[in-house]
Amino acid sequence: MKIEQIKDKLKELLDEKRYVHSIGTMECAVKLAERFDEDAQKAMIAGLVHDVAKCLDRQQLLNCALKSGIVIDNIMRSQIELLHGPAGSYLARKLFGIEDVDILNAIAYHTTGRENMSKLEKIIYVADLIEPSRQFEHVERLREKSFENLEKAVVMAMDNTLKYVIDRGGLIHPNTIYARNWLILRES
Ligand code: DGI
Ligand code: FE
Ligand code: FE
Ligand code: FE
Repeated sequence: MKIEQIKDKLKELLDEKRYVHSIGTMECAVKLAERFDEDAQKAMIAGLVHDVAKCLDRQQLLNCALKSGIVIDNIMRSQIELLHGPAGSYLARKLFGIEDVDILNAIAYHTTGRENMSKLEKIIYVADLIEPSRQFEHVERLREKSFENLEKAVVMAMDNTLKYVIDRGGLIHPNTIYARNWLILRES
């Protein structure tokens, strides 16, 4: 499917704010891909589509996530926010015909990250958090770090998300812990 057709469909599936966020994530992902020698076309599609499942209700989220081929554990079931990545990878394939496994994984794991995440997965993880409509305390520092050192930026972003989730008493998904430990061990 052409990018313009995907955009039209996303406008139907998402609310205005989420659509604007998706375009912002797409643009950031392309810039990061150019900076770090990743395929800009893949980054464009993954960034645009990453939140395709964001506006589904709980039952739709669970149905789509279960069909994604990704193992849905109890933490994901109890923190439904965590289902929109896996559900999104299923919808990306079904609605838009996306078959590229790296793009599908970047969508599936954009909320938690995971150990051994690919360059594209890191780019989408970071682009999601630094796109222009995002506002949180250290976002400007994260924006700068992203173009300096992608892996350090992923760790910074994870630290930020972990603090956010802990402050709200949420469950931490182990994928984020594995990803963060893996990235920090690689640095040293
Ligand atoms: O979909 P977005 O809002 O663009 O961003 P996202 O997919 O990165 O994250 C959505 C939410 O998921 C965000 O409010 C933080 C939350 N989240 C991320 N990791 C975890 C988490 N929530 C829980 N409970 N556990 C996590 O490990
Ligand atoms: Fe998301
Ligand atoms: Fe994210
Ligand atoms: Fe997002």
